[in-house]
Amino acid sequence: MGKTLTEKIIAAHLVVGEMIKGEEIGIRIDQTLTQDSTGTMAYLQFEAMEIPRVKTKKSLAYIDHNMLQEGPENMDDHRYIQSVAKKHGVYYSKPGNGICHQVQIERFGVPGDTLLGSDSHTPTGGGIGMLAIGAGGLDVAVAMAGDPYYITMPKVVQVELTGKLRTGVSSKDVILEVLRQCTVKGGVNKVFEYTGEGVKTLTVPERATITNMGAELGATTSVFPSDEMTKVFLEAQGRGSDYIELSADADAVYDEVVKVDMNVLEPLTACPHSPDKVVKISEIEGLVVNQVAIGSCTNSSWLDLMKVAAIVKGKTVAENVSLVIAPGSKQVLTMLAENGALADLLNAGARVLECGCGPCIGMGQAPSTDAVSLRTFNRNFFGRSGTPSADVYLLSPEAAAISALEGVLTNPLGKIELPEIVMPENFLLNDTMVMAPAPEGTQVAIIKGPNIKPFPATIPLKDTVEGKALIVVEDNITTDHIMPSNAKLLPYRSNIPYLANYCLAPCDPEFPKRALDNGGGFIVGGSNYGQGSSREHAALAPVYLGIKGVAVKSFARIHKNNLINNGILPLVFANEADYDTIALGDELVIENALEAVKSGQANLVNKTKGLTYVMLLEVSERQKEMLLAGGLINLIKLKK
Ligand code: MIC
Ligand code: SF4
Repeated sequence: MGKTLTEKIIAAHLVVGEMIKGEEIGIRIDQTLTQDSTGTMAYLQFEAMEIPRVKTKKSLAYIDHNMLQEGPENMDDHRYIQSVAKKHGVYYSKPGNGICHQVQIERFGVPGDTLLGSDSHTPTGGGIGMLAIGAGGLDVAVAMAGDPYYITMPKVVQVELTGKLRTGVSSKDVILEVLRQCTVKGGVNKVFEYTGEGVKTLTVPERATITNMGAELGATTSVFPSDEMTKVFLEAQGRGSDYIELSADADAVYDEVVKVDMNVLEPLTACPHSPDKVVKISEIEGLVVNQVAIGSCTNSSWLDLMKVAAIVKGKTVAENVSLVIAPGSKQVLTMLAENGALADLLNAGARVLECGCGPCIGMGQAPSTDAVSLRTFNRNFFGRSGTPSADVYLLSPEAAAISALEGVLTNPLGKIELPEIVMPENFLLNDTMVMAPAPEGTQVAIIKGPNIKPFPATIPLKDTVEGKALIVVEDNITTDHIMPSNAKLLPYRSNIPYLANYCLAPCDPEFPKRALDNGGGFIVGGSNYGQGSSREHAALAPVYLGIKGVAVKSFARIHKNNLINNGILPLVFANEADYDTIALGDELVIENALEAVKSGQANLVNKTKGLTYVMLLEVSERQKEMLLAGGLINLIKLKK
């Protein structure tokens, strides 16, 4: 029986377990990446492991998120990361060099390699044929130390692409269509593998848009074959020697099939506040727009911005619209500056920001009250823009650009003409903003600013776990709800005691105080709890607030791992209807918790209602040990 591409890459990296679907496996990690908003925690944890040098083929530390420096905190973090990277063998990408995923694909990604990143959009690397996975900072620290990364052996979904995109339809529409079909919870423990004739028509940056936003499916990752397009891209990046051809066997067997006919695909948009609330733009055309934001790791490549520049060239952004553009990397911005496209953007009235995440993570450019903001980004979760009353729509660069000119949401199909934009034969290569680590054995002082606080300590599991239901939340709660991020809070990503004051605040601002006043307790949630960002802070803040267990209908993959890594019990209702019987303030208890963890099932007694709920602990043997020890750091110490 033939193999899928996913199976081939996994087989080449398998170090623990057997490739049986649904079972836990450990894979060797070739490359790691961190970014600044999750990186400080990852490196504090790496330092705690007392390993002198990273053991990966290549590890990178990017600064791209926390770039508004309103006080010393962000730059303090940058300097800490720079020093720790230099000391331990990690390459450091300075602020301004670009968004981690964009730069990784341009300069470092290698087909067939594994990449683990402390950012949920690490799967962008799948665009170049990597098996690239997002994880919490602690998991990345462990991978830097040379230990395997554990995943559930995934199911593989074949996404069969046929046809060719028409002018005005973009690879963003392909992933929006997959999200429409599969939803934000459709991808848990699955890899989306792209196949079919249509694949050949897509360039690497177009593929990377798709694999990037595959994160919104909740998938483990997404991957494209490495083919002629990949070769051309790598050669143009001066990295032809990194190319290898890779694809699934012709008789590979997939677990599920999704089909997208690109010939008939129409421009789509994801409506507020979820990336899977996808409709055709033609259905809601005419909506008056206040802001258009182009950029993010999804759509800020040279190709994307060249299209935008061609559409707005010689025209003017509508009076009612503020158009902001954040290029993905220094390479992209410099090339636009050199070929004149930057001038076209500026002449049209665009506000060009520095290369980084910017408005995608609420680092500036919050829209006005009740605004409609069109964004080429990947997430439109409630409040993420920095303005809770704003409505954010996700769409392609083409649709964003034409809408910025028209002042209303506009269907680009038939409305725009694009000159042929040929991928450059040679990208501009200048890696001067990437600092190599110091040679092994060199003395490097670690610089820690006053904002960097130790991460909260956890304790081994007690046999009786009790407390109140401190909050009851609905389905699809994101890590943006659990640990909001914006220009005001991001500077405190190294300061859990401060951040904890805002934990779950978008759902209930009283939650942190209630948790502390009650000495901790339980969080109760619906399905797909913890979707979105990989931020470990969404587990660390609850640890600080004394949360002992999170009882939900189902979990998103990365957040569940982060809870386990930090010793919080991930409890899943065996009978979903039980969720409806729990109310805020109910007294809950698990007796014999140690045995419950070992058996994989717990009885959660609701003392207030006189009910007992069967809760599943869907964890591996390795994770059971972690839960008993009170988290991964404690387990590592125990095993030393
Ligand atoms: C995001 O897009 O939500 C982020 C900000 O990049 C996060 C990382 C973080 O929370 O710092 C992610 O995707 O993991
Ligand atoms: Fe940055 Fe946005 Fe990409 Fe997250 S999704 S890495 S915040 S650009």
